Order: sequence, then C-alpha cells, then structure tokens
Amino acid sequence: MEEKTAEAEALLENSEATSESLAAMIEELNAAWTVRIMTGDVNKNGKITVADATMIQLYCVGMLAETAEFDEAVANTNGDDGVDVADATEIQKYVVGIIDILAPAKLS
Ligand SMILES: [Ca+2]
Ligand SMILES: [Ca+2]
Repeated sequence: MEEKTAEAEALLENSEATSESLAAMIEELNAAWTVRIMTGDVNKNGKITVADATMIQLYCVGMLAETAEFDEAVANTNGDDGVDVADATEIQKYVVGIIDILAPAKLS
C-alpha cells in the first residue's frame, strides 16, 4: 500500500501524466486497498488461509503476541457483534470451499 501511494504521488507530480494514467493509478490503489481490508485476512498477507483462522484462535485464548496487529473488523468473518472461535471456523469453511464468501468487514 505504501509503495502504491508513493507511485501515485509521483504520478501526480508528473506534469505529463494523462487522465488515463491517473485513472489506472486510482484503480490500482483501489485494488491495493481492497486487499488490505479483505475480511478474514487477519494477518494481512493478501490471502485467506488457515493461518488467519489460527490467529483468531490465538486471539480468543489470549495467546496472540501483544505486538501483533489484530483488526477485529477484519477478523469478524461471520458479521456478528464480536470475534470468537466461530469466526475462525468461518475461515476454515472458506478455505476448504464449504462456503465461498465471508461477511464484509464493517470498518469504522
Ligand atoms: Ca492471511
Ligand atoms: Ca464474529
């Protein structure tokens, strides 16, 4: 995301930038942003895997490292009021293909 933002800033300072290149950049920024806030991608690596479910489980039992970045809005994969093991289960079901969508992140 930081890299894309820097690219966008460089493009804005370039007086030869066309509206097409600006539109393309906006699209890339949107894509980068979408990856960043993808529901279920708790460890924010751009993919939803069992590692994300594991992170929720560790969080639920209070074993997640204090330094770990944990975004409840992203971890709340079933869209209810909080984060618990049911959210980890949602990710596991998603990973094995039992469900094909996770609740959208409710970002403040
Ligand atoms: Ca992930
Ligand atoms: Ca939940």
